[in-house]
Amino acid sequence: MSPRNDALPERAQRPIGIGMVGYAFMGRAHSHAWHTVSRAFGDVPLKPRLAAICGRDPAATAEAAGRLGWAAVETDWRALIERDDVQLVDISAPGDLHAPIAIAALGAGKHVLCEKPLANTLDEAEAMAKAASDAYARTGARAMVGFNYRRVPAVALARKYVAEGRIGTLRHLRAVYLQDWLADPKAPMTWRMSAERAGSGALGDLGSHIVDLARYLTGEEIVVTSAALETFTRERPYPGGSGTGTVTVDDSALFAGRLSESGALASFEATRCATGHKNDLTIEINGSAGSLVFNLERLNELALLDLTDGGACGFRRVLVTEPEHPYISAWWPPGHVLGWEHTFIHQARDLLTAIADGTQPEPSFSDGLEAQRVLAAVQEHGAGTGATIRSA
Ligand code: SOE
Repeated sequence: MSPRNDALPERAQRPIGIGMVGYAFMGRAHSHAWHTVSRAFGDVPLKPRLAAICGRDPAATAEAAGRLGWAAVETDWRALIERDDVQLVDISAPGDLHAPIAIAALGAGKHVLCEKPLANTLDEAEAMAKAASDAYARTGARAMVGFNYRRVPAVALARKYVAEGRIGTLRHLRAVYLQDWLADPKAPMTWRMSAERAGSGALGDLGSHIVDLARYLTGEEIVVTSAALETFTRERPYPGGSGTGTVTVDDSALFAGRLSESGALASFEATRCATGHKNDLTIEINGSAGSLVFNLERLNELALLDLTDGGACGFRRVLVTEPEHPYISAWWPPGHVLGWEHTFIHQARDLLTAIADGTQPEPSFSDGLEAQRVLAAVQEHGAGTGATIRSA
């Protein structure tokens, strides 16, 4: 194993106390990132101290604290926010907790990292964006949304290529996020299938990622013109065989529109029922001078077609592992590939750097709000369809 690239400037690292709400899948990914970030990136000015983890079940939270390396346990998020050793609150909890925790934490002058989508409703997202700008003006507290796929080196490189005009005028954007864990009607009912707890289903959970990526890659807003939502399995068994619960969110979402500046056509598909697809996020942009394709299951690569570069002969595979590529200088020699967990480490690095430097981390809560506007438009266009696509 090669050590971190010594060309990175070292900075004195001051401690920052992290308090995290949630300890399931995302809690694990975030814990790993908080532990790793200051070791991987010598230029990060703040060194996370994993002060306290919070969950409602005391025994399960204590077990998670031990396993994931947190110093203390809280069972009430209000107590977590009040702790003097917590300066940054990481919200890795279900969607219905995002708004109350984020608004309270910002009100207490704490920095916030909130998992995506920002909120369950547009009203909540608006209140959160306002709380973030008020808190910044009052206390300097910073807030960021966890759209971690911005931090894939290949995605960041794709953004640079688009901004440089490498693929010319944008004409099409095509984005899909396909999973299959709800293809089986016997897959158990969880909070992710409840509108009250999660806001929406595949739309918010997966669709929000591709909406954010489209905004990030193009720098444009998305104007939704049509949408369809579907719930294939409306009743699911509770885990442990205690009856069934009613699914109140979409299994799948399909929507289309245009990009606000270029007028490029944009299509999006998010589903948990694409049998055989595990975590298949693909985004493709076609322009007048070339095309770019990114696929999460091959996250170290970018396919580039550059017509000014003899690209008419076909796509070129760019292996995004060179030290000059985004984030790579902290890691291994060329060709020594990165994985999904690195996106969370890069996210932590960017947030901590922004906090220390006094700059606005991105995606901000305003970015989260813009993504939420798109989700709300999709819900409006797709409402009650089940089968029919309505147009604007
Ligand atoms: C859902 O299965 C999920 O865990 C999302 O919630 C994450 O945001 C995505 O990165 C992976 O899939």
